[in-house]
Amino acid sequence: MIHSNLTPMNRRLSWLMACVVILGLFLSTPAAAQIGPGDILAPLPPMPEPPENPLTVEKALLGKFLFWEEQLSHDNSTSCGTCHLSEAGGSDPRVDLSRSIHPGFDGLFGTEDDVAGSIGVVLQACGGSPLDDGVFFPQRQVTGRRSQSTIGAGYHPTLFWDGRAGPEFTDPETGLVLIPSGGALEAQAVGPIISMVEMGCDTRDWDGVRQKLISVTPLALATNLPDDLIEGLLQFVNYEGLFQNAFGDSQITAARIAFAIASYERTLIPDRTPFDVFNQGISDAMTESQQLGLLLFADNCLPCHETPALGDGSFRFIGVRPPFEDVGHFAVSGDDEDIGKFKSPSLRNVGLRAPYFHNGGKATLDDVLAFYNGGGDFTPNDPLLDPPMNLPNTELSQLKDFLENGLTDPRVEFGLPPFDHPTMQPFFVRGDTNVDGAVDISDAVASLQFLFSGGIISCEDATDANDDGALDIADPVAVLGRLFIGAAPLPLPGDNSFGPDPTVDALMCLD
Ligand code: HEC
Ligand code: HEC
Ligand SMILES: [Ca+2]
Ligand SMILES: [Ca+2]
Ligand SMILES: [Ca+2]
Repeated sequence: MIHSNLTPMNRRLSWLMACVVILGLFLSTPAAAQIGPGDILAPLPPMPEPPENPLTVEKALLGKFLFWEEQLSHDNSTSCGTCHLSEAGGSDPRVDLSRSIHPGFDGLFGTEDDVAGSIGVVLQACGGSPLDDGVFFPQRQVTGRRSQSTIGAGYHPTLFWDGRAGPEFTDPETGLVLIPSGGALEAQAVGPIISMVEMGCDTRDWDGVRQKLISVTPLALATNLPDDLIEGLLQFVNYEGLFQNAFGDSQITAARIAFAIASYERTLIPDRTPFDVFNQGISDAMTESQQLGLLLFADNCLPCHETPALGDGSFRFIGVRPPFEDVGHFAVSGDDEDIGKFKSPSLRNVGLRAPYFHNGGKATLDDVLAFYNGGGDFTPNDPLLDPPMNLPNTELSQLKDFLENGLTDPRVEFGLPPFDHPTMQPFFVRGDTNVDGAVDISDAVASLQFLFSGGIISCEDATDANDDGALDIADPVAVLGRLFIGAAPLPLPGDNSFGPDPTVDALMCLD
């Protein structure tokens, strides 16, 4: 059990828990039924907001447009939401793809230190042509860490796995400090837009971003827009109109982009999990197994995943990888003590956002629990993890039930307001009919089966090898020509690279 070094608060909790359990035995009712509202954690408090950027409906609306705007990326492929989808718990759903692997510290693919990251953009000169990044070219670059959740992120005083964003927000265009504290969301939001890995190009500047937003129709590439965005578009027509509505004049600046996106993110409050409902006094909101899981969580996990958001944001080395591979918080603090330490994330909606940890190294919650049960993969330096938990399987499954089901807000899982959003463009490889990531003879066969013997396909755009918007015999012929007579590469995104369809047609891909 992780209970050496308990804070007084946790000691009190353990004491309370012991009483609850003993009382439960005496009354021979399930122990869990004895936990009452707020016994273990207070309810989620209001979302904090800095006085310099008070939340308004108008700013949050603009922020919602910008967050889901694929045209905010240099190559029109990627929005914030591409890597932070509600249904994936606010993280990146594109994880089963071989193309989302970063080679990690050793620079080699296929070794133990590989990271399950997020697919960004092909490195590109802002003037136009693709550049060789030395690792991924001609493929899209991949981030060196697992995407985190944007849902409830505003509860953390600093952001990113290493804590490098916030609390101070400096205007990247003027160098002025606009928010001295509580501005982590604003500080974070300006990063990805300029990043040459995530959304930008080699030397992207805010003038370029501004010109781009002025020239596009909001969300022109997205589909299935929620009602509030459709209405916003009808009323305000373009980004200048939306900025005017949010800020009083139509000027587009980096700081305003940050203020709007942060405002939108502050509306993403995941406070309707079964745990929250239970915590408000509705005792059957969590099953008995989940309630027992909550008790185990309180005893073993709460010291680091404390605060009502279930992640205290403190930095710890818990032994996920050897500390030298990714120095973590050391890069921010410069303190040797912080080498290999990462932020304790919020665990709300954690069941939706596998794989886990900063490197995406654990595929399932079972793997995470086995990790904690054995005391970490690389000897952690945190006294709270020593000795290892060593829980029996029945208790591990209760803990998992609590994490997986007790902490999932159904509005997040099903993309309901305020977590609703437009559909982003599907990524595919041209000619890859069987969607296994590579184009080979089996794709031509799958296309022929689809055309002539009732075979099923899941991505019409990939099957449309010649990108003429129609599915016919010319498509498998194009694939065979490419494979066997060295014909020119298939149309963008190409037969060796992954991306959205640059041409408008009626074809679709399933997720
Ligand atoms: C290409 C994928 C990608 C894109 C695009 C992207 N992010 Fe992220 N995001 C990540 C990754 C990866 C991390 C973790 C990075 C790290 O810690 O080093 C992250 C971290 C974050 C966090 C920190 C959460 C926390 O708890 O600390 C926030 C907030 C966030 N992103 C918001 C945004 C916003 C807003 C945008 C658009 C302006 C955006 N992201 C665009 C991949 C992406
Ligand atoms: C000593 C502090 C500490 C304790 C105790 C602790 N955690 Fe964590 N937890 C962390 C840190 C730090 C991370 C991020 C580590 C990393 O990625 O390197 C983390 C990450 C996680 C993640 C991955 C979340 C994600 O988004 O990837 C899960 C799940 C998790 N913890 C569950 C638990 C459970 C369940 C327990 C109790 C059995 C527990 N933790 C106990 C500090 C702790
Ligand atoms: Ca590697
Ligand atoms: Ca294929
Ligand atoms: Ca075709």
